[in-house]
Amino acid sequence: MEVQGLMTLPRFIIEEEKKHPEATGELSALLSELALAAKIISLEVNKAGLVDILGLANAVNVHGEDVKKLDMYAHHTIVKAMDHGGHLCVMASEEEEGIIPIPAHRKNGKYVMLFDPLDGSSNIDANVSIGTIFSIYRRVSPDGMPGTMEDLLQVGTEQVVAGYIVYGSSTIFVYTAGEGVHGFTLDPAVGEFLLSHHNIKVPEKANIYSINEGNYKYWHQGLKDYIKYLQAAEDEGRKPYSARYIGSMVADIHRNLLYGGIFMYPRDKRSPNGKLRLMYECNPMAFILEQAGGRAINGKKRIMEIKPEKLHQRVPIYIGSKNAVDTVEYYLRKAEEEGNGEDEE
Ligand code: AHM
Ligand code: MG
Repeated sequence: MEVQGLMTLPRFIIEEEKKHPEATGELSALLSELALAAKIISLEVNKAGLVDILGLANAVNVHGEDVKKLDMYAHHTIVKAMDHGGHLCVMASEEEEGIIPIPAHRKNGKYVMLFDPLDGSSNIDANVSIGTIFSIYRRVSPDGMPGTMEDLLQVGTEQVVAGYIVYGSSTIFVYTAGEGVHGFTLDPAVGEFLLSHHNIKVPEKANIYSINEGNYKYWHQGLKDYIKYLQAAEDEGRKPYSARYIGSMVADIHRNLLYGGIFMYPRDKRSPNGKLRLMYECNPMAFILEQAGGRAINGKKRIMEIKPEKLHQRVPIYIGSKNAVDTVEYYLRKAEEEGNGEDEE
């Protein structure tokens, strides 16, 4: 689509849907509802330092981690914005252990949504970027009925739409519906997301690596070798990569998507499945990066081909520019062939 003039997110989605005569407009409506939730969360994030919303909510989430108040605010805002529209039949959130049904008196729609309401929440108190991540599938259970676990536990390749919202120096909504990746920046004065990044492609040449290097001593050999390779000195004929790690997956991946780089949350000797969740974090980000020309793997296979077993399942992830992911895959395989693989150690 050739973009002319001011393009708002709802107008863009409608224009995109027109390419598909069979489209019912439901997806547009669904994304507009989500954009509204994002605006409300953005407003709250921006005033987080001003109101008594910082600090712990005296609760732990299903992963045993502290839940900050703003996480819960974001969770409830999304549920409220999405459960009445008649487009979804079930939801799941990183902040809730079980499935989130659609209220009994409401219509059950044909889509399913999984989301991480506020990722990177340990950064909230420090004014550092945080984000929302979402993933939408078509239901597989019979129409009209409440959605089921089977609707939620679909393989990532079945995603219809995925995206994220970064609440940073500005608020940006990035999504893919399988036809490229597009970014919309919130104009706070107008209250609209305006197209700012059309058809994003991740640079092939990566210069940045993002990983929690504090875990070095728990890493397996292949990863240690790869990071050493990235830190090569100029006399080896290559420039070293820059290390950049915010600790907010959404912001780290967004930066690497724009500048070229690799983000990793590996498995290590303490955490055999890494930290990040397949359904809420890894699949949607993998869909975005693949659509932008990059790759996302768990070390051995494509993230989007992992068959999910449970809602809150964790997986290791290596995601970013294609060449960089190819190279880490090579180092992991090499270590395995040399008897230093992750399973051997
Ligand atoms: P959260 O969902 O509890 O916010 O945790 C996920 C976050 C990611 O955004 C980030 O990449 C990762 O945790 C950072 O973890 P660590 O502090 O172990 O490096
Ligand atoms: Mg998260």
